[in-house]
Amino acid sequence: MDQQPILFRLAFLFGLALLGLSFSPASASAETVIVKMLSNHPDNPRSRNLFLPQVIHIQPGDVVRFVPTDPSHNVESIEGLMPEGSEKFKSKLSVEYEQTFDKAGIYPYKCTPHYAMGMVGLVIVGDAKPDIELFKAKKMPRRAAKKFKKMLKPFKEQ
Ligand SMILES: [Cu+2]
Repeated sequence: MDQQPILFRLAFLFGLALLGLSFSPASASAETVIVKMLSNHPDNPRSRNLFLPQVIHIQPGDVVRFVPTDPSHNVESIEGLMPEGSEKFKSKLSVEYEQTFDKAGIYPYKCTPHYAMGMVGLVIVGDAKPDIELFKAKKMPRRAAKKFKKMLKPFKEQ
């Protein structure tokens, strides 16, 4: 006789459990952002050897997954431009690579074989602002410097 209320109660508890799951920290935790490593820009035939998107904004703890859409590319942090105390990183050619960024800051990186061709990118973690003078002072291939100058332009005008 009493069975139905019990079933309802069970269903209610089950519902609560499901609700609890959907609000668990796992679903609110780090995001993964994808950056493609490309030999040719999908829309611009004049643009070769590039990361897409070139600039990404993420939050501390987020992960960037570098995907070798085209082969023969990698990612490597650029010495002298990394935030103080951050660890350098370097991936293997043509292999997917994930990097977690735990601390707010500006993280410029390059493709080792195509640095001279200006294959560089920028990860902005949190609300860090780039030190433009630091980029200007850094010795790097002319085409890489030109790319960074373009990427940093929005910050100059702020
Ligand atoms: Cu490359």
